[in-house]
Amino acid sequence: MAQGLFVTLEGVEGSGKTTQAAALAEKLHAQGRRVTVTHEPGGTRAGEAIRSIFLDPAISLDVAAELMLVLADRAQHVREKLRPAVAAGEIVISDRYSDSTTAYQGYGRGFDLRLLGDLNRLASDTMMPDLTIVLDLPIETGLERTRARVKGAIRGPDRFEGEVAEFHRRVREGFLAIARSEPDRVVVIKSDRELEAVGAEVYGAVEALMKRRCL
Ligand code: T5A
Repeated sequence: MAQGLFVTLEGVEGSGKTTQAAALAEKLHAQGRRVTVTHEPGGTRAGEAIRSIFLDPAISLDVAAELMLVLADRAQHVREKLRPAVAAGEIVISDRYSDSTTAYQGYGRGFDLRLLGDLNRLASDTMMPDLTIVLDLPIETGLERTRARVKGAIRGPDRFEGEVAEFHRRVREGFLAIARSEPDRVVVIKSDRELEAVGAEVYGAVEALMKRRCL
């Protein structure tokens, strides 16, 4: 059976990853392709349990415990869901993956990047995305979008949405630094634009990869 594809969407809060993952999946489905959309933290039963602790600002978490939780989530996600789906020939779209750990726990929290590289390789069983799309926008625009959503919901900001602006700036810089260091894997798309314009570029990046792989 043909090997599938592993695509990840990354970026700061409110950059549009969830919206674009759904739109991309819809386009690919319409072509008759088999697609799995998933997310981190979460995506498995264990992962959803981890997610509820990871994001809840009412649960006190040391930053080392925070890091271990998200790595445990990834270890389960890769082995239970991601690798089997790609091996079965599916196009797997993950809303966040290991670059989020580098950006949030590395650039944001200050963990050593080399150590994080080793931990990411252990957690992910060395499974890397074929393509990563970083949706980039000013942090104020993204946070404004998430605030508008929080206003209309019963929940308050989660652990990360409640972080100071300087933290989010470091995270954004982290994603851009990853993109600069791995230009063959990572594409940056500006996401402070109309949904459709962003969606067309996201699809274009995936289509180009599918052509290169003759899929
Ligand atoms: N985390 C995660 C770590 O610290 N380390 C890790 O290793 C991992 C994997 C996850 C949190 O965990 C942290 C990072 C995160 O803080 P989450 O709830 O999954 O938490 O949060 P996010 O992934 O940030 O998801 P968000 O929903 O906040 O942002 P999205 O998915 O980027 O944005 P989306 O698509 O939900 O859109 C947000 C709002 O903006 C609107 C949408 O309609 C929505 O209301 N929108 C637009 N509006 C105008 N123009 C556009 N182009 C728009 N695109 C979307």
